[in-house]
Amino acid sequence: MARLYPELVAKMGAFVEASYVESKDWPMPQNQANGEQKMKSLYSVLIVLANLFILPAGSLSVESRLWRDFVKGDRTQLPDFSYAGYARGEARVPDVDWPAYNVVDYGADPGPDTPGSKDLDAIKKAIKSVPACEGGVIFFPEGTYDIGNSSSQSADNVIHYRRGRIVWRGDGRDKSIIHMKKTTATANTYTPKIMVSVFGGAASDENLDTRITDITSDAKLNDFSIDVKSTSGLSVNQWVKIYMLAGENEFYDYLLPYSKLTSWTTGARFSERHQIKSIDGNTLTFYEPILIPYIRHTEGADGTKWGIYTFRHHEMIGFENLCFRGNWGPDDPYWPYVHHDPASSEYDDSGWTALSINDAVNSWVRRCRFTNYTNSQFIRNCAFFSYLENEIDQDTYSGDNWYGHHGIFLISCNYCIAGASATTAKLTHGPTNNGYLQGNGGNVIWRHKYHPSTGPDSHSYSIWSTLYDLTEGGLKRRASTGAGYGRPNHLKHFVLWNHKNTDPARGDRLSSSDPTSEYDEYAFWDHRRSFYYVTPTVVGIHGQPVNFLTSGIGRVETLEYNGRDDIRPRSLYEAQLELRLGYLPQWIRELRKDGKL
Ligand SMILES: [Ca+2]
Repeated sequence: MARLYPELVAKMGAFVEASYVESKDWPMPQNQANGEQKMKSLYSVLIVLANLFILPAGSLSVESRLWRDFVKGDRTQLPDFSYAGYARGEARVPDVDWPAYNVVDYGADPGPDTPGSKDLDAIKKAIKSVPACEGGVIFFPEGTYDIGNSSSQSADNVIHYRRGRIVWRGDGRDKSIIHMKKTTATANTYTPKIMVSVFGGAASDENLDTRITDITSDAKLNDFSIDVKSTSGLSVNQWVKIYMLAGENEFYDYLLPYSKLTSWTTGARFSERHQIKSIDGNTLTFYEPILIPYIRHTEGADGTKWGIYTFRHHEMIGFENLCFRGNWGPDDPYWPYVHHDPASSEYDDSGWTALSINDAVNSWVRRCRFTNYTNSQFIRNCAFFSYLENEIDQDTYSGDNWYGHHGIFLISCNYCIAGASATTAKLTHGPTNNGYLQGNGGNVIWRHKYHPSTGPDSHSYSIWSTLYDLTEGGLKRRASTGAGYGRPNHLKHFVLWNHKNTDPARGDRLSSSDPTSEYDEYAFWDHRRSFYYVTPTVVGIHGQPVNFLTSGIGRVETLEYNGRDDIRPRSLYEAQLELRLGYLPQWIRELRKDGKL
């Protein structure tokens, strides 16, 4: 546009530039993009001219300064979140055409209330029938598959396997129901008893990855390359982890401008999964940028200095078009739900958990429903995972009590996207990022609606570079927790982008006698609430008003356009993806076309 209309650009400056970016947001087929772009650019100029004469200045939408800087090449302020999701967001989750293993053919009864382990055994048999190294679709025709008939804690009563290239597919989330009538969890057992678990590792569940080599150069946000001591054991296209586990007193500068509390004993821990694109001498270049705020290779305790580790994983683990139905609610002996209820220990928190997916790359949960769970699913140690078009709800309770613990739940993940989804159940935590054991960073919560009485949950133990993008829900700080020793809640680059605050109460008081309504002074570093975020970025927040601090303790690093709902780009993830690829990927255009965005 600047080439076509230099005189207009000179006169109208940012308004024209803003319209240009907006025109790029319009979905259009790739092959028409160039031709249509010129027409739409011209159209944008006319619209801007019309707006200048007809509308008051305040009604013109504006472009984020941070975004303008990013487009100009500044990579210091915003992580490039566009790599999140299946195939780095570049391709739609595939409708795999692998051989189907219909569970009914293996003995399952699609009728309701099938007794015993008939349905459970059939599913296990179908999974076992998929040859190793081949892909298989475990197909659930319309019906109800009763896999939770026993409360006995025997491993026989749950489904647990270690392999990729298995996709569970139903006829639709209103038609194919995976029914968990009972839970194998009991009070006073910390370990959740999960109905269906998929692991990538071969032996144990956790932390079996081993060190390959040391990192020998520094890196900063959005760098693609890093030097290593030796490239022996490394190859192009290999998946690895950048890893560092600091001693408990080593937080270095990650907390600046703040400092550590003595009660925080976990220390910083970073695990970021990458795929090697090229190896040149001792330099590794990855397909995706490093989103750890910075790497200073000399730091870290002996034996835990920054290194490259193996990443044991599986690919193509999918769950789609299914309803996972639990039975949590007033009929349960431990009802009502109480967060960390001392009377039942962890039962209230995770006693009803449908699904756990671990160590997966390029995998997904989509078009599923999780009904009547305290904790619908774990997504743990995963990367490039898409959790899309899902619903988390309940139909066993109509009152206003809290219902459960977690909905969207990413643990120690990188480059995952969870969104185009809704959580209507009233859960303690809003969409969760949790750094437990390995740290968590580079993830995106996108276009997700959740309950006004909760808030984004950055659940401590080292979390960095997180985007909440076009999300809608409350901002209660009590929703963001984790163990006290694992604080802070979030390190650098927590980005809240065009979030709509739907909490009408304004208050999240410490107690009934606390005179301070939370949103009258929303500090992101607040000892009274044990709430610690290192200088986040907030752009275009709207809905119920929020007064963020912009100086002093608890300040926002950058606050743009508080109270406006027309800041462009609307979605940072989509804009970054379009900027990188030169077009908006088909899968997002399809969601728009279907009216789902
Ligand atoms: Ca059945």
